[in-house]
Amino acid sequence: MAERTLSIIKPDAVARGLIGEILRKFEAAGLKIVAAKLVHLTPERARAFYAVHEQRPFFASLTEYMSSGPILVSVLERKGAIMKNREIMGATDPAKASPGTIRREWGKDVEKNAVHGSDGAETAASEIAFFFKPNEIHSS
Ligand code: IDP
Ligand code: MG
Repeated sequence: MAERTLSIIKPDAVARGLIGEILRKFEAAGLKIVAAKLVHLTPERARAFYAVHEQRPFFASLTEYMSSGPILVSVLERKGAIMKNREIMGATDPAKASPGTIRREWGKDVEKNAVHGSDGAETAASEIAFFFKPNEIHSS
């Protein structure tokens, strides 16, 4: 059965004109884009999205960055979508990401690493609901 995951193209990647390149990677990996929109998070919304990282030392910097400009949020669907997306994203730190992955190609550093992807079934469900109403998602 098809699974869904939430993807975010982060502010610096949107600003650098990489939306098309990154969406192309998703489609090439069989990840179908079933919802998408540009969103400019307020600092409060960014802090809510990353609440799980509240105690981490990079929380203030991360949420400031994520609210610094528009992001492209999308819902991706395929069998095993969550793990497939994490695979093509690459490791959190672009310097440690495998060649050919999105973060290796376009991530600037461990914070400005081009993309976010849900890390499990529960986070995928809650992250999708954070951005999209059910009638904004278009499965075939
Ligand atoms: P992930 O995005 O690969 O799942 P997480 O550990 O969940 O990685 O961290 C969430 C986000 O926080 C990362 O994508 C990155 O933008 C930022 N981040 C993670 N670790 C660091 C760090 O050590 N310094 C600065 N930012 C970080
Ligand atoms: Mg994570």
